[in-house]
Amino acid sequence: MSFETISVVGLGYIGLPTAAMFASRKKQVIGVDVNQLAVDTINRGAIHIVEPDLDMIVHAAVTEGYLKAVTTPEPADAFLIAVPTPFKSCTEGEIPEPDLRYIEAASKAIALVLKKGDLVILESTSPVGATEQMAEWLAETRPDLSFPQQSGENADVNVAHCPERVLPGHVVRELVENDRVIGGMSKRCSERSVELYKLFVQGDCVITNSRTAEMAKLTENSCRDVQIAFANELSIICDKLDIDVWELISLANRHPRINILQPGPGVGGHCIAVDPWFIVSKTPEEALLIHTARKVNDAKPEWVINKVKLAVADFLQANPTKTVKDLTIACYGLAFKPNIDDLRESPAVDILKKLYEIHSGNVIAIEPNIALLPSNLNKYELNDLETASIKADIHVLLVDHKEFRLKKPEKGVIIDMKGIWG
Ligand code: SAJ
Repeated sequence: MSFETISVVGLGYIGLPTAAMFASRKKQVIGVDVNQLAVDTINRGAIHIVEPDLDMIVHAAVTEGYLKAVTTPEPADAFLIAVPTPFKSCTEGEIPEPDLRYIEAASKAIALVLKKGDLVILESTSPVGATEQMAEWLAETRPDLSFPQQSGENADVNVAHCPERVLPGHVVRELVENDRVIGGMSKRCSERSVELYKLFVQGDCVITNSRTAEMAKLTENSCRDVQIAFANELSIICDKLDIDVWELISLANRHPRINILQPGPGVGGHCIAVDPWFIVSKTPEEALLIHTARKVNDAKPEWVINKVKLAVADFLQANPTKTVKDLTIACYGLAFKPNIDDLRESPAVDILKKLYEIHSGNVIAIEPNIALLPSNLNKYELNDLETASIKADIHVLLVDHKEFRLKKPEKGVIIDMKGIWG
């Protein structure tokens, strides 16, 4: 059976570009999202996120009639679920547990419109076993259809896990070029998933089972987290030993088998700071290194705040006529990484909030990728680069956005967490 109509549930940073890719291959695509504002924006041919080149593709797909967005699922031949998988809230020191409530809601909603021959793919990053759990939710809602856990190769509905692996900021290119891990609950589920992705994926589609596919995704992000933790730990060691960590890393990386990543103010985003916990929470006794890396990276923002506190003390000592009230701290960059507008799990935002509390509001932010801060952050003052570099006494560089590379503040104390201002 070919895929004429494809539905993507969750029109965020992964779901919307994926939907747009299928639409660009002239398939009828129905995007589903609970966010009415996102749905309305997409139906106008615009986008509600920042991702290079995506606006053009969505605009073309909507105006040519291949992509529409709705809030309630409609029948389709294939469904891709790309909803968030956060973790449940927990107290400090506790291991966070994954929260599958959005996958549960999405799978129960699409179950109502499933028919024999459909394919359901979970794309959301998930703990091992989540795809089997999703298939259970589908089966509970639709006892009239058979699923792979009951009927294997002969199931009415095929189910697979195909984790997304694209890098925010390069999504359009990576969606097409990256290899895909395809974890079907049966051989047939995998083969049909490959057929679907091959509509636009030029990379290899490599088949495995759903549990290995889930673990592959978690492994990739945990590997990166561990490597960043190494860089962050090095930066703290170097600071104590009065060594320039950026120079050190560039020297060490001249070794043919060494490739150390870059330190920063901590690890942000909805993936690398989250996914390793999905392994730690399942296997806490075994995942010692992965757990420690999480703790090292999570502790980095506090270290940055302490650096700022020391700089404030030094500044006041050097300027005895001034008090804390006369001093302005500028935080450069709020996004979780360079050249995007994504504030999710951003260590820079945590640092801004803490500094604002400590310095009773004499803290300003510069974020060239955002015109207006979201409502939960609207008490913070957003300044342009020019104003901040004149106004602030302490400049804290948190994100290496391209705009900051072009302009280093001429006066004041510099605390550079990304090594671009020298
Ligand atoms: N970071 C550093 N130092 C570095 C590299 C990154 O501190 O040398 C920080 C960034 O500033 C950011 C965080 O790590 O705060 C994560 O950034 P990232 O660029 O490493 O990764 P993400 O979260 O944008 O995307 C990752 C990617 N995974 C891997 O590279 C293994 C991407 O391919 C995944 O698709 C994505 O997670 C995801 O959705 O899971």
